[in-house]
Amino acid sequence: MPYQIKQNLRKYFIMGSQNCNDDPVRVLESAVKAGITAFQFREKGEGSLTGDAKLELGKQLRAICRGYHIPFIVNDDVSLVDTLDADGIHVGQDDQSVDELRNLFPDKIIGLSVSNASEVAKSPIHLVDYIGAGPIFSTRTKSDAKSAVGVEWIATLREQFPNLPIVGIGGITTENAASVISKGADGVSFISAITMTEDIKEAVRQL
Ligand code: 3NM
Repeated sequence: MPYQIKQNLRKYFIMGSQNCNDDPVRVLESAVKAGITAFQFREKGEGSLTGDAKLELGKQLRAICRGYHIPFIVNDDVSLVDTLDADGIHVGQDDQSVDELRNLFPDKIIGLSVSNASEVAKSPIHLVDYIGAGPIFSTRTKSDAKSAVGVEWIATLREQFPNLPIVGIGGITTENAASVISKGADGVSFISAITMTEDIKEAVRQL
């Protein structure tokens, strides 16, 4: 794997066209130029693209990440991993199982969302490259997000898994990102902190 996961999780931007008021290609270009360290293509939820339109956007976003040498991770959609030659896939608890994914993609980055201790207990953590823990704070971006868990949960996870790459997600802003890192996360992931800002360059810098 050409990437150092912990470093690449530092500023992990997630986006789909449904999150953007502006052209998603321009949003991602601005974000990579500003210094994001990984990108997840999450074309999901109300207003998202499907079929060929999703694929076409994916190709453009994939090319941007390649040009800037940052990992391009697809959310959930297994069929896109090979088609877009993604660096990895991120799944939630109800998506395709990590065991199956690890068989399909022995060398890709696999990320898993966890929202509480019981999800952690039943997940094959040893098979994933990183976990996304959250929502840390309340979020309006994901309609079916679970209850906010708070930054202390990051400290608990860090104690439980001293070496596991961990990224916080959910409601992370330029103001609260540092508190997530200070509890032991390797990085922060965010949607609206970038898609809803007037100044992407400054937002990435502050994050
Ligand atoms: N997953 P924002 S919260 C995609 O808790 C996603 O697993 C979450 O958007 C989880 O940065 C979330 O705008 C939305 O809050 C993150």
